[in-house]
Amino acid sequence: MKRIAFIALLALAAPVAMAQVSVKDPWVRATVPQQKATGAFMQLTAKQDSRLVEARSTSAHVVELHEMTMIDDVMKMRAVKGIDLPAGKAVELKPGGYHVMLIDLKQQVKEGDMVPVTLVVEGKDKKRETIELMVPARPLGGAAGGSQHKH
Ligand SMILES: [Cu+2]
Repeated sequence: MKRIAFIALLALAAPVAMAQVSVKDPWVRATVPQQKATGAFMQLTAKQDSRLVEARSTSAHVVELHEMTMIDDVMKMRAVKGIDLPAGKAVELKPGGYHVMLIDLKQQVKEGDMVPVTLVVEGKDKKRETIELMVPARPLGGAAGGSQHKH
């Protein structure tokens, strides 16, 4: 009985701990049939200096943190180990910049689908917290990037 009460308390405490990083306007780029990868984008603001160190999703076999940069006039992207989240500063994950890359998708991501994405954020004290999101899929089109690049 004691154990159950303890778990319940932990569950109650969780939302407070998660308030460390706020997530605004998350979205995933919808895919066309046969497309095997896409990007997830959002705005992250941390209360204290921290770092996004990992992303997971049950909708893709592989999830990576990516950065797109211009190299010799060509947009290239690479996997990064983490994305710094300075205290109080909004960090944009957007097409053409940082993004969460969903690779080897289990199925097509259609407009309106809700895609589960888990973010793992590490504080300066090396403590990690996870943020569970349900991210809506938006259609293709608009600015290039995100899902456009090849892997
Ligand atoms: Cu990418």
